[in-house]
Amino acid sequence: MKKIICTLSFSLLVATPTAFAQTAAPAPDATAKPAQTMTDMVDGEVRKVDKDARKITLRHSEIKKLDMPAMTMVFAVKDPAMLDKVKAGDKVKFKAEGTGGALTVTEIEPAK
Ligand SMILES: [Cu+2]
Repeated sequence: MKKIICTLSFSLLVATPTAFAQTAAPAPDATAKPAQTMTDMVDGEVRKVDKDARKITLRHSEIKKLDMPAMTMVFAVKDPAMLDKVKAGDKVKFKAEGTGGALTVTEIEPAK
């Protein structure tokens, strides 16, 4: 049953590319964009620091840039020295980059 639905919606997309592009193109909420990009820092709380593996477990709030809801997950870190600045239980602000399951923290600082 699922397979039939998938195939159907796929052929619909292929059959009507212009109609699809037209509905996806206009961005009426474009005025909201600057406020979002202004603050790339995400609120989080350190759950676990693993220096050997260069990884950190963070409970984070929504990451709009990456279209990710709030959750607890493991991130790689760009520089292992970043892990000296934080410890489990710390509230932090951080920046993350990447796609899918391979996210890397590029900046992290204790939240004030
Ligand atoms: Cu996440």
